[in-house]
Amino acid sequence: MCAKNTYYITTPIYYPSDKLHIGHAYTTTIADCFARFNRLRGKDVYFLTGSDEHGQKIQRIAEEKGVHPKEYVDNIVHSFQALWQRLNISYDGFIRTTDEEHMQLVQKVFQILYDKGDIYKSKYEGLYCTPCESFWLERQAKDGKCPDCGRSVERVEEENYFFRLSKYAQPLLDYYKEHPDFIQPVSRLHEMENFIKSGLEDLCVSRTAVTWGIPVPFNEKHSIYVWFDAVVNYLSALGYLTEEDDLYQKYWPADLHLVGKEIMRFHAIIWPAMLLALDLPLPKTVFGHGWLVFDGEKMSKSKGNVIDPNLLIDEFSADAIRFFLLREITFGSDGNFSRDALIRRINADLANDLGNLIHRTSSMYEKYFPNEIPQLGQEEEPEKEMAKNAKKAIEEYERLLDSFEPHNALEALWTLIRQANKYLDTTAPWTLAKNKDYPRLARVLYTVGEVLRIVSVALWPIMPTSADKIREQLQLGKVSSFEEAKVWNGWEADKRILKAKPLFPRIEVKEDDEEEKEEEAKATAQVETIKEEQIEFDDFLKVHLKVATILSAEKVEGSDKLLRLIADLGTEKRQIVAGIAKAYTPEELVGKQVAVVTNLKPRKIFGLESQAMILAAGDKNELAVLNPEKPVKAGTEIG
Ligand code: ME8
Repeated sequence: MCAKNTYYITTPIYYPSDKLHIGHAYTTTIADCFARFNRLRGKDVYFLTGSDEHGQKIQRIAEEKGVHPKEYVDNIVHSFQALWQRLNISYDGFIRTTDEEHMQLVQKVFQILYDKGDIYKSKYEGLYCTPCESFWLERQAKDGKCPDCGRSVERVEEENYFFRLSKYAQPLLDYYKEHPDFIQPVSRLHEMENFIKSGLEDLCVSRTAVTWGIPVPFNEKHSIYVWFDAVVNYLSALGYLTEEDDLYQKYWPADLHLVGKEIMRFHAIIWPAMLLALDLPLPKTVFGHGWLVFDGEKMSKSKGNVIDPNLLIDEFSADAIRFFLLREITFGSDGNFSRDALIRRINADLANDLGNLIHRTSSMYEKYFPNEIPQLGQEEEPEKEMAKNAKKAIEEYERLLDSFEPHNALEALWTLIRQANKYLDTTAPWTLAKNKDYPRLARVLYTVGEVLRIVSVALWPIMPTSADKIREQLQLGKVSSFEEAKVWNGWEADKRILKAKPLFPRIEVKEDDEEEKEEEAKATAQVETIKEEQIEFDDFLKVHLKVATILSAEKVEGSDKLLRLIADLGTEKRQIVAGIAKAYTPEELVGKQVAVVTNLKPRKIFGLESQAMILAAGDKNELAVLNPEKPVKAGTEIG
């Protein structure tokens, strides 16, 4: 029998209650890496992600905003899709729980389990956490707080439908024993076993207080519990129980449900119990990864410590973020997200190790072989050593990705990159060039190119854009199979590494005190901005200010505020209509020097054209015109 060649991988479907943060991007990026890696290995991959749109949480937010929940989620779901595009997420399917086919399947599943006697009606009295959309018993929620997120729970008393979860306690424990790969990592398996052993109660699977949900097919007063609705997405996306169920036939059971550790219970207990009740095969693996934490705390909107992945992509590129998430955090454990760590990784691993290797070698090709590349010299010991290193690195890389250790897989690849840098140092191509040993020199440069070719294959699932760019420099087309990484001397001998802009520019890090000063300046500037809008010096220069000598002044007929003045501006005379009649008599003004704005567009006031504006301080009755402290030539610029 040939092994199954399909690979079905899923992410959680995220709540469109708000925009996604870097924690969501973490799960999806890792799923994308596994999807791409398996595609490269010739698997027929189906990669599913989506949005979980029903439930009390969304209902409340939409109510607060005064919009229909569907209108509210539509906008946010588009932002999900835009983010995945920017992050280069290669999903095959995007399921929305408001899709018609999905809602129909959820109702069918509910009906089947009801007909089977696995769903029954009873009274629910207990606690509910709206942010997590989860039910809790009194004994589970200590001090009225949700055991998962620590927020306050609410008391709920409703006539509801229940799923006979308790009936599946033993079958689940048996299943875990028989399928040691089912729950990973193993620490999560122990958590799930303990949870079941502490007493598995039947699960409330409908709500009467929630209207934004899929109606129970035989009792419209109830909406189906959002988690019952949500997990069914993994089947509805494949067309299960419809006429077009090719995807289901081909891909079910899933190979990997990738989820965060806080929703393990739903994926390793409730969902498998539902599948057992439906007599369907269970997914091969449910992997519960750890949390991205920020200063030791889980990121969440309510704590105000979330990081917007879009801003990080703007600043550092999608590939750098993807690399960091996969390389920095031990997959399965919690990991700290920090900007410093991100910059350190970019500078050390990407700019230094990988970027320099490419840059050094492409420069040497240009310098030593501007035209022809000579016949390569024979492989010697150092090249044989590099061949062994490459083989080992790729074997390790593949094994470690298969065992869900992307951080270690990348370390194996970077060991090879560092070895290649060292190889360049020890073979010293500059000395070979001095000694005019061109065949040997060509062999050395070729060997580095060969390592980079292999690296580009392995790197593609992690950093697809950068891998493609490296391949362009190597004059290669797109990678088509992981097997390409297992070949040695697969690069053509007459090719060279083309020079290009650095793939990973170094991020300049400011010294602490420099940074502090800058922050301080920013803060001061901000306070001033609050007081008044600031303009650029160039804006100030746009205003022409000059000293004018008033030659004549008279009242404007019909107005008790206005005076008509004739002012000398040196090279010209201008008529000015000024609202200063209450503060000055015409006689007082004649002969005075005043400051005027000369480049305002002329305005008609009381039928007279005013061709400049006098500057004055104070209010109407106590106006004081501004004049130079000592006489100056009429028309002198003020500045
Ligand atoms: O739970 N670190 O949706 P959700 C790592 N709709 N991963 C994180 C994270 C963090 N700080 N924050 C979120 C739901 N995640 C349900 C899922 S599935 C049938 C229904 C990731 O929007 C992680 O994968 O709250 C977590 O499980 C998921 O986002 C929760 O997303």
